Amino acid sequence: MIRLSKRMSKALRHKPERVGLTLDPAGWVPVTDLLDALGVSEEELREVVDRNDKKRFTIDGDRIRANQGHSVEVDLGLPTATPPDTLFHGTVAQFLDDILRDGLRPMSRHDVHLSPDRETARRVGARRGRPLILTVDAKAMSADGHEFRLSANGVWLTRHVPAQYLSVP
Ligand code: HQG
Repeated sequence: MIRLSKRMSKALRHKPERVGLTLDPAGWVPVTDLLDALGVSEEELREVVDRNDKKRFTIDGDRIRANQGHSVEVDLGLPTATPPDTLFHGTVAQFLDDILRDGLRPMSRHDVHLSPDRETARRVGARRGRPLILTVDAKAMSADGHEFRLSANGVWLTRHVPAQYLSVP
């Protein structure tokens, strides 16, 4: 299941053309096209969608898309939303100097990914080593006109977090 989830992420977020798919502007593809492209059954696909630890994918009728994390250009059409006063970002110490200089950048993705709680941020950071959790003053960002969107799986997305809104533990 993890392997299939990774193949689906690659196809639906990063390299659709590798498996002969074209995402529509909002990131959707017909479920049947994805099944053909990956050579899996509908049952296998639905199991990954339903049981995926982070609810990475949504099936809507006969189409499917990734909920967030894209590197290809998509407009998910998410409305802007008011974030909680504080959000968190899990990273590792080696990036800290750059982050404190440039703020949080989306790097290869569309948006900076922020977590609503420390524990989720800790897990995100731990993918790269000893996690370092930064606190984001989302209330001040919002007041200053920065836009936030909430993905279907609970990730807060914004284009850039200038360093002035970050605090380091
Ligand atoms: C760092 C996974 C230098 C940033 C996770 C991070 C998440 C900077 C890395 C989702 C920087 C980018 C996203 C700057 C940020 N200079 N480094 N100015 N600004 N960084 O993977 O947030 O499994 O693109 O701290 O669980 O780690 O894919 O972002 O370490 O939800 O569903 O650059 O990906 O979810 O890395 O993770 P990523 P992320 P999935």
